[in-house]
Amino acid sequence: MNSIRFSFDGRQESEDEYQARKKHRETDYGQNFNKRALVTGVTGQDGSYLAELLLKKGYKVIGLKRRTSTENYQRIEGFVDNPRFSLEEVEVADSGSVYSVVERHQPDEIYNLAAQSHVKTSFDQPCYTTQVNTIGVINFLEAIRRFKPNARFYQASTSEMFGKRVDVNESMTVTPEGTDFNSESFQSEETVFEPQSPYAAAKLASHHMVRIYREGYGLHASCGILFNHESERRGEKFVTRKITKWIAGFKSWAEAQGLDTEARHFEFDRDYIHSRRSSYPKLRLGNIEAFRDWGHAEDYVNAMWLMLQQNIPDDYVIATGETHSVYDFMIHAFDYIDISKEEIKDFFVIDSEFYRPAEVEFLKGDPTKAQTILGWETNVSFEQLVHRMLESDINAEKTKAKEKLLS
Ligand code: NDP
Ligand code: GDR
Repeated sequence: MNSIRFSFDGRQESEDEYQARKKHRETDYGQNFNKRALVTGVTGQDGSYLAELLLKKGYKVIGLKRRTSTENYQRIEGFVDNPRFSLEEVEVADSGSVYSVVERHQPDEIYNLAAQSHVKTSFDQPCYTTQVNTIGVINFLEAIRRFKPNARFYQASTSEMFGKRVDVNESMTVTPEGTDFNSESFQSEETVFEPQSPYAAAKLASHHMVRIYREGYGLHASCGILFNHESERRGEKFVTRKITKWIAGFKSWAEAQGLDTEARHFEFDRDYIHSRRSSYPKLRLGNIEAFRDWGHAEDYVNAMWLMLQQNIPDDYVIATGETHSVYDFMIHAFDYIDISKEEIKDFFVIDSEFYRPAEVEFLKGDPTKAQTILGWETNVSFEQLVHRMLESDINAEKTKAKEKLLS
């Protein structure tokens, strides 16, 4: 027979109900049930994946977005109506706006992902980039110190802070296309920083500010030094998405001409690909010889959460340990639509507009610390990443084509 118990709110509950509640409390979801997290940049790539992860874990999530004249909810439409999710407007560069949101919500965890995140744009807008990427971070650190000193803070630092610097280790490998750099080069938490852009310099300033507040005021503040991570939700101006989106658009155009990409009824001039009926502009890129360590954003937001679950705050490199050139990314991506390595030269042009005044040529992270201390691992390989992005863009093109037919 079930005995009667009283739950935390004074309501009578049966033994079965009590056991179910106890079991639930012991799960990830139950343990986080009363936790409140602030996520800045929630309408961005990482913010949307992180909010999703935290909601799954039982958190109440307050997503912070900047004011825009039109709604940009594409990435958050899957959970914007979740009763444990709410959305607020905050300008991270405005201290009053930041202080108010921290004081009112008294969050347990704050994930600061908001940034002017485009490296090339930072050369054109260095002051704005610094306002958002440095002053914005200081605003949160000050808000925590004043209004919620035991809140845990995550700062989105970046591999761009390493700039030109690499270390050398014999145990890591580089892909066959990787010829320009020493195959043993890598970056870890110990590598010296030498930023190459206003974006990276601003991020490095906030990286140091986080450490200063951690050591000076005892804040639980950690930085994830994340290497490039992409996804189906990646912004369209970053090189990977620019490539996958172009390929999807081109495939759709070729099919609309009655050609499949294998039939190869194309002619080329410098800027266009011609079929018998119309033309398609070539893919325009800058430095395709740069190397990046690319992972999937879903894996990387998990690392952010793991960092804030540690008793001791610290900084961690989050990377796959594998590097590929932009050209190598193109080879894999074009292969998906049966265009071979030998043929891709006909489909793109190098355009000086996409070069940067200073470049980061080589990134390959050593994630050993994160793997050992956080137990973090990646689930999506480079090939899977390329294929997932392409599939998503190709499906989006198919939907667009169907809608066009119906309209
Ligand atoms: P996104 O550009 O996709 O997202 C950035 C978010 O910040 C967007 O939601 C943007 O709003 C918001 N934002 C920009 N300016 C402001 C502002 N002034 N006030 C409030 N919000 C603002 O970047 P990712 O998701 O890719 O990156 C997340 C963070 O991680 C960034 O800080 C980035 O610098 C850093 N990072 C990213 C890496 C990557 O490879 N993705 C690697 C290492 C670090 P809106 O949606 O309106 O544009
Ligand atoms: P990155 O990413 O600068 O590494 O910053 P991006 O995809 O913009 O560039 C990667 C490399 O590709 C080269 N490149 C081009 N880049 C763009 N955007 N467009 C082009 O046409 C093009 N052609 C060649 C670039 O020169 C570069 O070498 C990203 C951002 O998410 C940052 O916020 C984050 O901190 C770092 O990754 C880690």
